This record gives sequence, structure tokens and C-alpha cells, in this order.
Amino acid sequence: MKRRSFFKFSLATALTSLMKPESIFGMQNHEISTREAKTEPVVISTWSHGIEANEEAWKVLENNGKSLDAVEQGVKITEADLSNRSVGIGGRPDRDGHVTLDACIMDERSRCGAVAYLEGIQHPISVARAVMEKTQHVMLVGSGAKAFALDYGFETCKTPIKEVKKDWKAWKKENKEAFEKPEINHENHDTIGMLAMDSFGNISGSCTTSGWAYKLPGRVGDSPIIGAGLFVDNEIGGACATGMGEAIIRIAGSHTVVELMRQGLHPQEACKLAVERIIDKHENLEGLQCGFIAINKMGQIGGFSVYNGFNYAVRTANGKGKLFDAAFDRKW
Ligand code: SD4
Repeated sequence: MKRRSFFKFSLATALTSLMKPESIFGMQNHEISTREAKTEPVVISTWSHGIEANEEAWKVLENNGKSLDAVEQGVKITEADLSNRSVGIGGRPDRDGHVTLDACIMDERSRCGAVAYLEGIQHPISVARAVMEKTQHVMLVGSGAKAFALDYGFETCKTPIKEVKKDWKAWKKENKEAFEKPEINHENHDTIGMLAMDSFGNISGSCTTSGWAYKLPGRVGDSPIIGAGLFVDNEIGGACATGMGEAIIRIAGSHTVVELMRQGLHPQEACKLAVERIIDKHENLEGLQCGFIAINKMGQIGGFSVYNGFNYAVRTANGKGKLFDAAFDRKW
């Protein structure tokens, strides 16, 4: 065990040993559930494109709509934004010029659905929801996901769009070596992950991306993987992730954040510990940006990233268009 982890572990063990076993989890859950009635709607999402997406989600929440509808409607705005190079139809392609989209959704009943490696469909998030609601499965990928989407009449689209194709061609020319072995470019992969609590105190989440720009064909990141890019447990809270998916998958990132909140940590602290776990598990942190945002049943929120530069948008009844810089472990 590394020194830092050992100290954390020892401290947590010492603290919990001072409590009666029933007070460790029982009390916390009790406290959380008695606060449920006091919860007010709130929606948070990754990066500044979250501001616009949150507004759409808010239209659902302010009318006493369900968090599930809010998180689907919200991220659809980002998926449809042709100027967004990391989400939806305006997204960058893989090394071979195919735009392959990943998305997942999870609701307050722990139902979940996901699609990965989906091409030519306008709204992957809605297909993910249909997988959740219309099938007995959780995830469909590639041509199977596409066939399912077409069967259910989801809108199609042609990708890459013209501007993106031009950029990809230029990239290919300039990156002869990377074309053989692409490198992650942390500057242009900004997934949207969204978490909402509705007026019933129920939490749902969504996550959608075009993934790592110029990735190897077939690559799928954390974003459509329940537990990695997104996780919700309505008794505790929800979390979602952005950044280098491979690192997030390695620690089952969003699930880790929710489980840390289950142990009583504030969302901010839970995100921080998950980030520290990523740092501990990677010898080379160069370019390795990852961030988490989280919400608990009391409506408390937090966000933390490996490096500076990550931000998240928050919408509440009395706060519109708010963007917070996430706390971070180190500077670029
Ligand atoms: C991925 N996590 O495919 C996504 C990319 C991302 O901010 O989040 N970018 O690895």
C-alpha cells in the first residue's frame, strides 16, 4: 500500500472504530433519507457547455418533471451542437475518419442503458434510454446498436461533418507517426456528464461523448460504461466523469465516488479521493487529465480533477448559468 493510501486507510479505520457499527452506515442513511423531503431541484454538468445543457434540463425540473427526463433533454442540446468537437454529431472521428459515439443513462431506480461505438445517429443518449426501457439489456454496441436505433426510428445523421473531416485530413497529414499509434489529445475531448435531482429528491444521470479524438478504431472509453463514466445510487447520490477514459475505467471512477459518499464523505471530498486514486495508480501523469462531479441526497455538490482547467456548470432555482472551477491536485 502506498504511503498516502496507508495513512488515509489508517485514519478511516481509526475513526470508524470509535463509532458503533450501526452508526456507521445506519445513521448516515437515516440522516440522508429524513432530509429527502427538503431537497430542491438542482442540475450539474461537466464543462462550460453544461450551462446551456443545464438550462434545457431545468425546463423539466422547474415543472416538477423527472430527473431522468431532465438529464436526457439536457445533454441532447450538446449532442446537437455542431460546433462541439467532443460530443455528438460535430464530434471528431477515430483514426480512420469514423465518428463513433458513446453514451449512457441511469435513473433513480438503478435502471441503466448504454450505447457504444454508435455511428450516424443524432442522439445516442436517447438510444441509451431506449436500451434501458425497451430491452432487457444494458448496453448495445456498434452495428447492433445502430440496427436497434434504426428499428426504433431514431434520427440519423451523416458524420463527420465537413469541417471535422477537413481537420481530420489535416491531422492525418501532420501526424504520420500518430496515425500508426495515436496519442491522446487532452485538449479536445470534453464529454458532457450531467446529474440532476428533481423536486421528488430523485437523482438520475447521463453521459455522452465522441470520445478520444483520433482514437484507434474500436476504442470505447469510460463514458458509456456504468460505474466508470456514470453511476447513480438514489439512496446516496450520483457521479460522472470526464477526461482520459482509460484511467477512469481502471478505478471504476464514478462508482468509486458514490461508494465514498456512502461512507459519509462530502461529494467534493469523494471526487478528490477518486482523483487521488487515479494519481496513485499511474506512474506517468503527463497529459492525464480526469475529473469527477458528484451530488448527494442532500443536494450537496462537488468537483475535482487531476489538473487545473476543469469546470462544471450548476443550475438551481436561484442560480442560472453558474460555472465553477473544479478543485485540482496539480497544475499543468
Ligand atoms: C473518453 N472520457 O472517451 C471520454 C472523453 C472525455 O473529456 O471525457 N473527455 O475517454
